[in-house]
Amino acid sequence: MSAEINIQRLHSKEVGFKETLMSSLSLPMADDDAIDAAVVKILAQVKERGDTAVLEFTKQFDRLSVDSVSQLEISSQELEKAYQSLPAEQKNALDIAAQRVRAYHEQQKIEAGCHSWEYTEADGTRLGQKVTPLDRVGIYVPGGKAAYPSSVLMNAIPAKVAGVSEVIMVVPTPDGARNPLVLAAAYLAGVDRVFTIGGAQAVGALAYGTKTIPSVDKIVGPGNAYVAAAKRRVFGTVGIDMIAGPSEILILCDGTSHSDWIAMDLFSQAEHDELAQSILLCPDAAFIEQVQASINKLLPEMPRKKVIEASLTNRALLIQVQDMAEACEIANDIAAEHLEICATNPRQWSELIRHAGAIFMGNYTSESLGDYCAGPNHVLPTARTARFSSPLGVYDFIKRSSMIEVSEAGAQTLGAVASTLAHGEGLQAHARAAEMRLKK
Ligand code: HSO
Ligand code: ZN
Repeated sequence: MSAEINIQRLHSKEVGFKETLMSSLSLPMADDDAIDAAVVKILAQVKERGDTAVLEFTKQFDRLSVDSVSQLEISSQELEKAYQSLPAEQKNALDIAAQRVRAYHEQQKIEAGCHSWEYTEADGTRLGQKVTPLDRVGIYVPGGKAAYPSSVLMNAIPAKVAGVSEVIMVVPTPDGARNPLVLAAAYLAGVDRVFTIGGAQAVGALAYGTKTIPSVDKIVGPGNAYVAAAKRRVFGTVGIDMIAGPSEILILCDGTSHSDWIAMDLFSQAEHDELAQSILLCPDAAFIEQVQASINKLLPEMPRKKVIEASLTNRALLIQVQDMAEACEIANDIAAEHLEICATNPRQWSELIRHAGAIFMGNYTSESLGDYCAGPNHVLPTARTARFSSPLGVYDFIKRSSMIEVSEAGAQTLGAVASTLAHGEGLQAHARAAEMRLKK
C-alpha cells in the first residue's frame, strides 16, 4: 500500500466555501523590499556604466569572467550548430513543435485584428488604423532548472510572425553551462542575437542599451523574483508582457475520465514548482476517491516527487461540487491559467466558461500537449488575471496608429463641431485651426 498524500478536500455545499476557496487561491505577498532595493542599484549601474557593469554583475552572479560583452554573445553559427548536433528524436520533436506553434500564430495574425484597416465616409474622409510590428524585442530566458526550450519557441515565434525585425534573447549561463536545447530552439524560432547574461543586469541592458547590447522596445519572458522586479522597474522605458505567478491547472471532470490521467495532469502542473497549484472540481465523490488513490499510487514513481508532493500538500484542492454547471461557475471565479474539461461533452461546458487562460477540452487533451506542441501559446495569464488578460500572442508584438484623412467637405462639418467644443474648453487655437479651414 502506498502512503496517503495529504491533499485539502472541500465541498461546495459547506458554509464559507467561497471564502475558503478564494483564500486558497491567493499567495501571501512575498516581502520583496530587499530584492527591489538590490534591483534598483543594479539597474542604475547598468544605465550609468553599461557594458562594464554588465561584465561585473555577470562575474559576480554567474561566475563568468570575460573581457568584453561581445564574448558573451553566441554567434548564429553556434546556434545552428547546437540545433544540428541534437539527437534526431529531439530535433524532430522541436521541428514539429516550432512548425505547429508558427502555424497557429500565423492564423492568429489573420484572425485577431493584427492588420491595418480603413473606411471611407460619404464626404471622402478616410479613417482607419495602421498596424506596425515592434522594431526590436528582448526575450528573457531563465537559466538553471526552469530553462525551457519550449518557452523560447512560445516567446520568439509570435514576435517573428508579427514581423519584429530583431529579436534579442538573453539567457544566464552560470559557470558557462549552456543548454543546447535552448540554443537550438532559439535557432529554430529565428532569434537574431543571443547574449549569455541574466538577472536584473540583463533586463537593464535590454531596457537602456549598452555599447554592445542594443536597447529594445519590449521585454518578454519569465524570470525569477529579481527579473520580475527589474521588469516592473523598466516598464515605461520599454513595454513588458506580464509578471507571471506560479503555474496553475484547474480540472473539471464529470467522472468519466481515467483517474490516473487526472492524477498525472495534476502532477504535470505540480512538478513545475512547490508553489504551483493543481485543483480538481468533480461532482462524483467516488471518482474523487479514485483520483486520490491514483495520486497515492503514482507519486512514488515520479522522479520529481519531492516538488510534486510539496506543491500538492501546499496548494492543491480536491473539490466536490453539486454538478458540472456549478463546476463551471466556480471555474469562472478561479479564472485559472489552464482549464481542463475532462468530460464526455466538453463543448457543452466550455460554453459556460468566461475566464481561463487556455481551455483544454475532452479527455484526450492533456495540458502537456498544449505546453509543447498543440500550437497555442503556453505563456498564459496566472493568478486570476485571466479575468482581464490573454495568452501571449502576435498582438503583443504589434501596435496600432490611428489614421485620419479629412476631406475638404469633411472639414466643413467637423470644423464646426470642433470649433464649438474647443471654445467650450477655452482653447482658442484649437477652435481657430478648425475655423480657418471653413469656406467663407
Ligand atoms: N506549464 C508551463 C509551461 C511549460 N510546461 C513549459 C512545460 N514546459 C506554464 O504554462
Ligand atoms: Zn507545464
